[in-house]
Amino acid sequence: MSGTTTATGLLAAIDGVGRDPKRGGYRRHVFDPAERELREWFVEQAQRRDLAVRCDRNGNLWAWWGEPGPGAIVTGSHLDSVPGGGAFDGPLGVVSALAAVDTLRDNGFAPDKAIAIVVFAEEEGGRFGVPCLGSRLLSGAIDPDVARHLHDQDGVTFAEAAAEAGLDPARVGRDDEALAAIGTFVELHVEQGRGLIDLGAPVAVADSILAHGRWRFSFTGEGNHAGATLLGDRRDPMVPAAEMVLAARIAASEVDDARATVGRIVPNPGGTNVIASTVDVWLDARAADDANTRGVVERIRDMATDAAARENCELTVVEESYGDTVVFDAGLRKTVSAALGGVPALPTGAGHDAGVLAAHVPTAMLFVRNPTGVSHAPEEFAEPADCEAGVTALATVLGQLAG
Ligand code: HGY
Ligand code: MN
Ligand code: MN
Repeated sequence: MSGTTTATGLLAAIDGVGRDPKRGGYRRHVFDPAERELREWFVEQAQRRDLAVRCDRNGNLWAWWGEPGPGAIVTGSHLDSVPGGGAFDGPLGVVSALAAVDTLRDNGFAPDKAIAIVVFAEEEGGRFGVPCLGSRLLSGAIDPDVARHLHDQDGVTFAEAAAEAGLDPARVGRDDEALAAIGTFVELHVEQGRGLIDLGAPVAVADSILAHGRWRFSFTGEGNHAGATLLGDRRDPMVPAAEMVLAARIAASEVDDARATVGRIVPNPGGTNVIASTVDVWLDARAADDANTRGVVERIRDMATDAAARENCELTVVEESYGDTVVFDAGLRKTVSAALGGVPALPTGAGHDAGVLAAHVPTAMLFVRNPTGVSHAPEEFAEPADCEAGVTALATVLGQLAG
């Protein structure tokens, strides 16, 4: 591979894969046709670079520069997206890793430690509802049986989708060999926020990730006719569901730096002239620490419970995923920052596979400036010059760690 590969050029090669026709941006969900096309593209890119490619038992792809084994310097990110997601969230980390390998090779670098590029499966949880599913399975952070029974909106289980993608569902779960292979993990990611814009810098190192989780609030009432049912005779679950959405904003606004989002509401059956029988509402709540995050959720649950009672509806709440605050390895963060001549350290409100692995191995993240800070939307962007600054930074860090 020549040294002219750029992150921007590699992103352009996959620009048309998995376009979301409804929202714009991309819809690339784990093991769907678009994500599988991206997987095939990644394998082809790795093979062009004589990187030995393997898929682990949990569907994560590994491309090896050097002999696979314990203590490698591992980088990478994910290729799946949220519905209508941007071009950079995930893929920038993967293409930057490929370009960084090219840069190191063009500079005549020969690693003393093996370097691996990993593409983690289902980082967004966009299909099966649990974020970082691939890295959670690898590290034992989710029960394999719970994972196997996760299902998508069409009722397809993770076990079925994994089998269809060529995995053995019976084997998903903690992978000690894969975990031992990771001596250090460094993930490059587009910044999801405005920190770097406000600092006027192209690249930062991460210092922490907010605690965050997802909860499903299920309201049950009585399906009925929209026209023939008097208001006093209704048990309409959409009413407490609506109050719960407002409660999320109220509860989060009461806690410093907390965030609560409802991005998905599914009424059953969802007819215009039908009083719903049930309404499922998914909550994404985040805050600086466990107590604040759970406190926001409890406040929302209390308000939703009262709203359900007023409409004579039932409410159940299920925690679907949770991750406590992540503080990245301070020593590694300082090493990375020093290798880059002293870049800013930024917190993030976005979760990452690096956040899952940080509980097991020394982990760092690099952020690349995003001019608007917008993410999880088609408008997500990073300037080509900043993307290349990210590649140079990643190559520098990998070279120092593997040298
Ligand atoms: O939701 C998140 O924070 C990440 O983008 N999966
Ligand atoms: Mn994301
Ligand atoms: Mn991401």
